[in-house]
Amino acid sequence: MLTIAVSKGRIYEEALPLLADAGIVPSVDPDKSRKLILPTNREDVQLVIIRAADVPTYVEYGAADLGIAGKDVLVEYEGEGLYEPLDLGIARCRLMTAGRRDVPLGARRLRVATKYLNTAKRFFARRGVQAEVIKLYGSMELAPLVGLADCIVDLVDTGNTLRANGLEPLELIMDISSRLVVNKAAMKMKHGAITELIGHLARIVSERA
Ligand code: PRT
Ligand code: MG
Repeated sequence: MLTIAVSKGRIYEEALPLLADAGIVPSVDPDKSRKLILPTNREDVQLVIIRAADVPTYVEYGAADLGIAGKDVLVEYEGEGLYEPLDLGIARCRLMTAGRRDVPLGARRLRVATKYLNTAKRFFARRGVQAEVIKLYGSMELAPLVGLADCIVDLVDTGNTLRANGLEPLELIMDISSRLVVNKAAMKMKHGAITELIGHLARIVSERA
């Protein structure tokens, strides 16, 4: 059995057509079911539906053989037991700093709110900026509006969410897309099935590009 960890929402939506082209079609719609393990048309493949930030954990510990996760989640996760063989090119966006249009960032020590604690610390350290990074779990855009932080580190796609809150994108930290990740032990134990799936997906992705 191959178990693939995927998060509900945009990654699932964009991964479905790729998986379908690779011959894997879930037999249950996760939006219409409370099931967390989704059987597929293939007896030897199942999907597990988990939070986006949990995908690397499931794959590192071998609870899933493979997973699909955003590069944002992967750089923030500090595990070791993962291969990242393929950029799937889906769920694209940018990880950026953003702040208030009307308040320039001063020279004093910056306060930064984000759910990407490790990534933000590394980014500001690399540029020699003294920053106090505050961990939030969501609605980062609120933090500069109520004085919790001077700026945020968050994902930006259209920029509509920032604009709606009087914020503007400032600096690009990295371009983001979703990656296929593989458990290291599974790569050995299920080598045939996994390399076949990677190869299949790689062809589909390159045909799309
Ligand atoms: O929902 P949950 O709390 O379980 O987790 P999650 O919010 O991390 O999951 P989900 O499904 O929202 O996002 C999963 C992955 O999708 C992320 O880890 C990214 O790799 C990828 N992705 C791509 C995005 C976006 N684009 C995106 N725009 N994830 C989130 N956003 C959010 C962003 O955080 C901001 O709130 O959309 C808003 C910005 O969009 P624009 O278009 O207004 O700029
Ligand atoms: Mg979400």
